[in-house]
Amino acid sequence: PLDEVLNLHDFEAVAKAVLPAKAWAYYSSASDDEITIRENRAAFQRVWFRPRILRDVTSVDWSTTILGCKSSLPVYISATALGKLGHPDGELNLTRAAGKHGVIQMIPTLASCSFDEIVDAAVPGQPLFLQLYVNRDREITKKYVQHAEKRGVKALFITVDAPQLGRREKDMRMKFVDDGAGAKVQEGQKDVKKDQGVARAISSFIDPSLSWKDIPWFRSITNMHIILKGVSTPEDAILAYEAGCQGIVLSNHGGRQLDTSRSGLENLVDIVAALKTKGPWPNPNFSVFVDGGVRRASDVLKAIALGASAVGVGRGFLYAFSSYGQEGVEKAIQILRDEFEMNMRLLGARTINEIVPEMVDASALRSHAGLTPSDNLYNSTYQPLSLASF
Ligand code: HOC
Repeated sequence: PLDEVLNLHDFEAVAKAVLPAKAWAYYSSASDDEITIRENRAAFQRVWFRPRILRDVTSVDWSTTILGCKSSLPVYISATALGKLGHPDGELNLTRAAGKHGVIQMIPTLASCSFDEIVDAAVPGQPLFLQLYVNRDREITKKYVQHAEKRGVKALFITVDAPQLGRREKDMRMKFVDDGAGAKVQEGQKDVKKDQGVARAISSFIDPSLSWKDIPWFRSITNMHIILKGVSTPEDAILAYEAGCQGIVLSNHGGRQLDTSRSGLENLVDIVAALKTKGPWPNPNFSVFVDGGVRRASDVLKAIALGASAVGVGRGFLYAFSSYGQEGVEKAIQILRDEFEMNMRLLGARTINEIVPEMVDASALRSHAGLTPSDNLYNSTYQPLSLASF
């Protein structure tokens, strides 16, 4: 029963027990040996708090602003595909719970519900972001993006870590049956392979030719904030900044793409150091987000201390609605809220702005790789590629 769920891990256990094998395989799978998905979680456990005391934490406030939109949590709901594999109401579970509790949802291109159904389920003024897979037919993408902007979407998160599908072997062992859950296959979908899992069946429209040269084109078709989702290096963070993007998500696609990629949390340290050389910090015009393996408010606080503006949670909410529908998502939000309240008090931070780098000890974050904290991988001998070379 829902009242026995105490944390976001519990939702995962329930989802595993209740979901059909195909859905569980698609949602939970990661690429190759699934090393990165484990590392995403493990990285948080290598950062330790340095709590401050005697700070009158009678009242604490964990609300924030994400890309100009008010958010009751320093967390947004990250895009995950095919919500109806988990629950008949699919992504609407997220939209309704997010609207009720002031949380921002990132609508996935590969949602089971249509884009308009999702926007229609939002309450007036509810901020929404859009995750974008770029279609081989750019006219389709242009129409989609401009329609989203017209319908009030505030930011475009372009997925850049998936020019090709990673090998998710757990998922590949399942046959794709189009039973309606994955019905919103994008226009332009060709050559649908039905015998190698869900992901392969839904992804053939995605354009692998996407390059830095396309960023000005996106700028020319929309005034929404443009965020690149799936950045892993300081070099690319700087290219994104110089290309005029408004932010990046340090993400490895939940461990589903290039296995043995480092976690977003670990990359955050070098990326923030690199961005500091380019402008003010925090930079009001350039946000850094992190996702991957986030299950606790304490994970989020660590990422914020290390420089993230906010953090994306994908599977955590996906498993919540797969288990209990909208109620599950609301409970997940409540759990995070309670954890923020407690952890911020114990940490000695009354507001998100009071969470500073000195509140964490990240010296063990990279110790497993034989690096010391002072070994910044973004070093002076590296000459970042200029945009012109693409
Ligand atoms: C090459 C494109 O994001 C997932 C989704 C959809 C995958 C598309 C990959 O399963 O991770």
